[in-house]
Amino acid sequence: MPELLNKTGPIAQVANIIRENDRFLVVSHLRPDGDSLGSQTALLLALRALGKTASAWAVEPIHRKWSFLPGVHHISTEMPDWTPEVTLVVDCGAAYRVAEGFQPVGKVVDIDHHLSNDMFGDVNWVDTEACATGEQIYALLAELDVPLSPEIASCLYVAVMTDTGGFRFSNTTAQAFRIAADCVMAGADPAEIGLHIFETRPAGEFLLRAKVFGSLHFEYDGALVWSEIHMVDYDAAGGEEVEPEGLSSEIRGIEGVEIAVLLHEMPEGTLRVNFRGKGKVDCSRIATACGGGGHFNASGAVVRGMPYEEARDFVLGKVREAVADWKSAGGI
Ligand SMILES: [Mn+2]
Repeated sequence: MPELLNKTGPIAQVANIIRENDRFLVVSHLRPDGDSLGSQTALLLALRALGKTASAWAVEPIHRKWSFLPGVHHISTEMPDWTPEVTLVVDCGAAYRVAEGFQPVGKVVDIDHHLSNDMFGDVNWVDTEACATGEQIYALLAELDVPLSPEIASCLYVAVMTDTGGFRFSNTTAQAFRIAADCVMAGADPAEIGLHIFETRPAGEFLLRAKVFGSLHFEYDGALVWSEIHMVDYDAAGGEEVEPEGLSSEIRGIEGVEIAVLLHEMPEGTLRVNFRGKGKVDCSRIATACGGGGHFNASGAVVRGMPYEEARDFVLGKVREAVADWKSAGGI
């Protein structure tokens, strides 16, 4: 069986905390994606299967496009009226990723796979080799002897499938396929899930896509591509939540591109940016220089407190520095 199941250390510690406590709050990051939601709901359902008192919280209502995900309707924007003994934070590199000013209650358990994790928890289980946080939850449930119900299996399948870009990205390990196979055996339906994720998109997604594709900027002979979405574009498309997952990965797919940068204008002088690479330029380093974090090939940052254009130039400056470094080191 997978070597993961033999791991000691943080996984055993997290399993013990779950065994020894009764009241849990499960949270994940802002602008949730398939891995954060799949991990959060799988863990919530598993805790309830263990007979624990468990709630899941998010700062904003989850977009209806995720309503097919089992357990997602249990994620509330209201905090429970009881005090958690343990807050489980999944798929977050830092506590502020949960929500601005978020203060976890009780013992804080950080379960994550981001390279840039700042170890904000009382217990930190950070496995940068995990393809998704869902992979860690899968291992944790095995450790706790929680069987994969069809619902939990569907959540974990979504987590692994989306974070590997549909089993295409560089984090697509053999273990990703083992987990997916187990989830399908346990009742996850890849065709049904695929239908919801890839074939049922809000129309506004296409307006944003058209906007991004219509304003691509190429630099360094096409090694760098960047584009941006302004607030007026979100207004026309029906809101920020309709932005398709993977839009920045999609422009990375342009032939010759080594790094793709997608900038988003947010309310109140805030800029959000995604970086996507192809194994040559370190996106994690650029994101960190911009106050964010992430993985080598996928990272992001939020820049606050300056006008959008100024923030954009600051971010692009950091990107150009990194591309120039890579080029001068003989990158081709
Ligand atoms: Mn993830």
